[in-house]
Amino acid sequence: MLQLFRIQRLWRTHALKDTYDVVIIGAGVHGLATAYYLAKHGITNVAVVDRWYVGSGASGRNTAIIRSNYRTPEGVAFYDESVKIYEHLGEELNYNLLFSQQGHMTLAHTDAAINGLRVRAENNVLLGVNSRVIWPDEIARLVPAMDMSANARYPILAALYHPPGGIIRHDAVVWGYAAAADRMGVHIHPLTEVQGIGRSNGQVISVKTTRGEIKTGAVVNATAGWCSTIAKMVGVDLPVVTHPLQALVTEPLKPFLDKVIVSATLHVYVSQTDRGELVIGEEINPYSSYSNRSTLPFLEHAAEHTLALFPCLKQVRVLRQWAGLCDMTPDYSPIMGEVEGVKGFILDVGWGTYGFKAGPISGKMIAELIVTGKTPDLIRPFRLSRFREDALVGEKAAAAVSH
Ligand code: PYC
Repeated sequence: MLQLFRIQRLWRTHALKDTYDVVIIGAGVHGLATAYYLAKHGITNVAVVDRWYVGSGASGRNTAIIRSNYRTPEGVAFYDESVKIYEHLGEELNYNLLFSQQGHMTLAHTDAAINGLRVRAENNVLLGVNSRVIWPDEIARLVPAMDMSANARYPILAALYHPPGGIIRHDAVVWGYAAAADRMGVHIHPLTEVQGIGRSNGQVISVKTTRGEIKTGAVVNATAGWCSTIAKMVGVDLPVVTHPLQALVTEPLKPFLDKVIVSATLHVYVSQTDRGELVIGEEINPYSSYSNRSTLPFLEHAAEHTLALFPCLKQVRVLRQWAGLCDMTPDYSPIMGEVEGVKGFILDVGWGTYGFKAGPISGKMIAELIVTGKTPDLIRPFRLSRFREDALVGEKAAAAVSH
């Protein structure tokens, strides 16, 4: 009888083998997606190692916003492929991901902001992404609970409306990828911290962990927060500064908001989950830190900024708040691909505040790179050497809330 109620584990526990074809550092959405797509290519002798539990880093701490309304052609094309994968991922992984393509709205409170949104809308449309600038009448129809009055503290003048954007259940994405990778033979090793990476003649040959040494010819750095630490193990300095980002969740309310609302001026984004809770985030902390603790100033600012948009929420109680780590690059775009001079070491890092939405496509592209030995065109613009070559992919204007 007891057996009936026993919950089936989603992935198995394995002894650490002494050799794997590929070792992926970081059991978040990026690392697990990479493992899954490698396994789909037939490469299953793969270990995903993490110093803590599966999904314990940025994958479990973000606000689960999916969108592709970026600013640069490179960014729009890349993130759009991720949205397309997300649209069918639940079916593919046979896991309910609660993906709600409810639409995403970036507000403009100034004329300068409207101009910025127009550029994004034009670039989006040119690349086939559904985005357009809309005006107060339509905004009021789509989001009746938002304060659209002209005497609001920050009057809303326009918005970039992106219907395919939305929210997803982020833990479910992580668990879905982990379970599918496990079914295909990938070994997932939580509580396995990487302490060093061995090299010989410029080629990666091993990974030293707290549970033993692994021989391997390919290592993927798919960490957030600790990507510079891991890169330093092979002598690579990354142009990354780590900042915490904080978020909170409120008590559940009856459904009243079916759009993701972002205000870069107010540094706030608000969405309502299927359970009715509001998920609210702010900009990155203005100082670099590795702290995962949330703060009172964050709570004060998030409440103030949310109430500037939705005064009707003033009696709502906050259930919990948390922080995660964001690795910010100078151009607010990620770093993906091989590293000159360190064969077999592959980067999937620098994901700032935009990593979760990119997990599926970056996993797919990194797997393709490993299998073919060639950098896919879609991720070539995000190579590490772009900083030296002055070929930045400037996405700061579309990074939602980081200034
Ligand atoms: O890029 O969509 C985004 C985002 C939301 C919260 C932080 N970044």
